[in-house]
Amino acid sequence: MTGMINELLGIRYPIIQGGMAWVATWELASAVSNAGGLGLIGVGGADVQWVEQQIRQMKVHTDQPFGVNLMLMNPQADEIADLLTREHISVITTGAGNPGKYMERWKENGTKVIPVVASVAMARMMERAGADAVVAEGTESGGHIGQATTMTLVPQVVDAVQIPVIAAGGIADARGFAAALMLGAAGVQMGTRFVVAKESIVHEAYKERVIKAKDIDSEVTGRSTGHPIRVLRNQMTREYLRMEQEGASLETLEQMTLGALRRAVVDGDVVHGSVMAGQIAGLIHGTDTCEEIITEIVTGARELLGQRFCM
Ligand code: TUI
Repeated sequence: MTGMINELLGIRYPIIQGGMAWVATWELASAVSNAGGLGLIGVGGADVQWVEQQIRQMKVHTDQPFGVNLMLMNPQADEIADLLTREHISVITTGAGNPGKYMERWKENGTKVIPVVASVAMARMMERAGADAVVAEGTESGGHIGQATTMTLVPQVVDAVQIPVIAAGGIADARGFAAALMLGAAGVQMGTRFVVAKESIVHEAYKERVIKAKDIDSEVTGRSTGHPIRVLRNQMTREYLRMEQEGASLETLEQMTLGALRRAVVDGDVVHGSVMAGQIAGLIHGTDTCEEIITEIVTGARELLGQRFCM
């Protein structure tokens, strides 16, 4: 497809896998890259050693381009940013903050830098700072979110910047992909659909919870803390929201969520853990390989869009 981010990134299809903490390990990321998309290692809250091992594994398991997502609230963000520079990672995406201070270093290194943004102002700032593209992430997404919806955010970002815009949030099938292109996006990033991929190492109970999810099972915790997180409703969210309403301290609330994602993803505790997923979870009914997911979306989009886009 011309004018799409696959050309910029040297990949076959303009589909990026979200850099999800605990979920986006080399197993998932290498499968996505091998299937013609862009696999990302999700740093989340992990330490430098973990990231280094993951990169090593990626290099063993794929010869295709791949990226790393640096979650900027990570306490070791500076050290990990240096590691990514040393490793000459071809694509770096960032989330939950402003990567401005790392941009020059990464760009000099030949890395394509793609910050995830949730507003037009942030997209403009990132373009000025030298970003190669941005991911415009709507509030439909799982995890840490902004306020604007994908439908409203993407065309506004497209009009505000010259660099390619990748749509994220609420996209899980060919219809969502085609719709994103109609909004002016040059590609999509998907998270939730890849959480349940066969190659994803998340606990089976987590996958089942996502597959079982209905349209209105989504909840946002932490609005009062300034770090809103979209998850699937469970006992943890009910307790959290009650305490948030009762005016619990920031420390108490942060304590509750600390380790909650790991509890769900690794231990499979979907009752007391934080089951991060996007609002599109209700559309996802089964688990497929990354290759099946990407093929289904590309083939479906070709049909939907006719021959206007030839891939
Ligand atoms: O980063 C994400 N999604 C995430 S990160 C994450 S791990 C986590 N766990 C617990 C608490 C906090 C994080 C789970 N999900 N998406 C990308 C994203 N970035 N969405 C919104 C933003 C964002 C928000 C503010 C980007 C920039 C920004 O700028 C603030 C500033 O510094 O000006």
